[in-house]
Amino acid sequence: MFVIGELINGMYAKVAAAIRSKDADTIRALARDQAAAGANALDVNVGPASADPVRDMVWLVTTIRSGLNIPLCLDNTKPAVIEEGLKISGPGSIINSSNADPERLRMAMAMAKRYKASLIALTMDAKGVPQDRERRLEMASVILETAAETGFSVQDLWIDPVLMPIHVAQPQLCGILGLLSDLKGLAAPAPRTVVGLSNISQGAQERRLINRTFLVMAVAGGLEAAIMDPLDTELMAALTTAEMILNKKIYCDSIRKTGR
Ligand code: THG
Repeated sequence: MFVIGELINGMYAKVAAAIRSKDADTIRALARDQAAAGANALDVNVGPASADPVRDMVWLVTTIRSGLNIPLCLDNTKPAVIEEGLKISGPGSIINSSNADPERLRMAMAMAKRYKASLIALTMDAKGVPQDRERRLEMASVILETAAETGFSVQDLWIDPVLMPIHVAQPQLCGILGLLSDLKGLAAPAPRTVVGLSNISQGAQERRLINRTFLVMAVAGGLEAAIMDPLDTELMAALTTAEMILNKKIYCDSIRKTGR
């Protein structure tokens, strides 16, 4: 599992405050702690309240880079914000994200090639997230067709079926698990899949339990990456255990102690 740490996001009040006051230590600590806990990359999102997303993205990337060399997943809806981040984020960067609108995809794929980045493409369009598995699968096909047309390597592509909160969209969730396996049949090599894990438990009481239960089920269904909280030790332990049971990890003793 490719773990993308979710904690550097202006959605969190603490991060929004750190961005406002240019508190580099708080951001560097969040980066260091997530990397130490096993994150393979870090999501970087200026948050919904940013008055100047380009400036804030550049500051966040520069600040993280001043302490740590880890791939960054630049999370914004505006291509210009992502591009300014890509100019300084370095190798292994991930564009997060494009929707499945062919014109936006072509632009995002061209940008990914230019900066040797990979790209997360969402199975949604300007009208929003489709309710059903079939429509999402159709959008995944559009994503793969556009990649084929533009010569964009499927190996540099992540498809995100867009997890919705369980309390508004419970019937969709078994659809998502089925969709993960459908996606494997769409192309050879198969596109890799990614989800924003914490979306699923927004508005719920037992957030961590829901997150880790879904993650285990999704890993068994073939999920390759998740934007998630690597500091949630029970989540990371459940993940390692699932990978061990699926024979994806060789050393059983490498399971982290949960420490509580
Ligand atoms: N797909 C892709 N990128 C994404 C998402 C996705 N990026 C953003 C998001 N979804 C993934 N990251 C988060 C980060 C935090 C939360 C959910 C998803 C979260 N935050 C608390 C909340 O909203 O309740 C904030 C609580 C607080 O303020 O402390 O749940 O799906 N490609």
